[in-house]
Amino acid sequence: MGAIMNERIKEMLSWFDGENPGTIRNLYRFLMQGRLGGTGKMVILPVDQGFEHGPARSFAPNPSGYDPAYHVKLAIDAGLSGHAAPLGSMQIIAKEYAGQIPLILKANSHDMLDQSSDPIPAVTASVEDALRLGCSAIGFSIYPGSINFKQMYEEIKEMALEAKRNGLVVVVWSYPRGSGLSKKGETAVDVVAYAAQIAAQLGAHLIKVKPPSEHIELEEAKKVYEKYNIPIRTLTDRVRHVVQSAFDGKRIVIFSGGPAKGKEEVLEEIKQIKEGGAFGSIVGRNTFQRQREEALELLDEIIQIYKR
Ligand code: FBP
Repeated sequence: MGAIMNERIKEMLSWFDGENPGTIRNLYRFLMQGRLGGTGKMVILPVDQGFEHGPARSFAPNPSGYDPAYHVKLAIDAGLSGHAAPLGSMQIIAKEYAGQIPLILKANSHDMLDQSSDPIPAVTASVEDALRLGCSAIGFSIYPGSINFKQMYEEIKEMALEAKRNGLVVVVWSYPRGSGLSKKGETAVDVVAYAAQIAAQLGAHLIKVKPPSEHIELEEAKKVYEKYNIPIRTLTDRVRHVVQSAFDGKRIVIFSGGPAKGKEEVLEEIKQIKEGGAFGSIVGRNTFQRQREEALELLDEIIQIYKR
């Protein structure tokens, strides 16, 4: 792979020197895939919302999405960097689309039938499943701020070790929630930055967080943000701070899309995220809830933003 590897990709892979060659090879796949291949940026299509939010809430706006094959095809046709899905969907698509796009097997899941304030996702797939299905990565959600954080951190410790032993990439969805935080606090800039740091310390290669708001949740943190005048006024400032919080930009931090919104709003948000030094976006509902042609156009514009 040396001959065609550019300096930026070489630099990014050097951040993971401690990993085995299989993991590096799989990271390289994400970095070289699709229309952003070789740029050091990535756009991923995650489709676990059927499980996480429920089928109608996820797919009624565009019923083609009830079929898992619809999504992987959308990701391939749009020239994306990867596609994430839970086990059941992966089993449907893995054979037909083998080798066409790097796949992330979502290895734990939570559903909305559990309304508790401190949810714990169940481990719903294994490293063995990921290997058998030809996936490049496992994906795992943690909920910092939950009273159950210990269980999730210990689970990812075990699974990440096994994934790395087997040459897979580890992607952590670091989503603060639970009784330790206010609702506003889930996306507070100090909390999102903290969540990125925790995921990095847990050994994630790719870290997925939500775009941070200007709110600061923790009193002790607030004093420090004020004392050192950490810029957090614009989304760009806040993204820069979150990326810095994950080993000074030496972990691949990507930002999620959130509930469906207008095209201009999505694009404006992504411009600011890119400006802040994000490595990319992982956008689900804002793409697959649109009709296919519209989704392809939006993804094309998102890719162009990251290419600039
Ligand atoms: P979206 O772009 O649809 O927000 O997808 C990103 C994602 O991380 C999904 O993988 C996950 O199902 C969802 O967000 C979780 O969203 P929430 O935390 O709002 O339940």
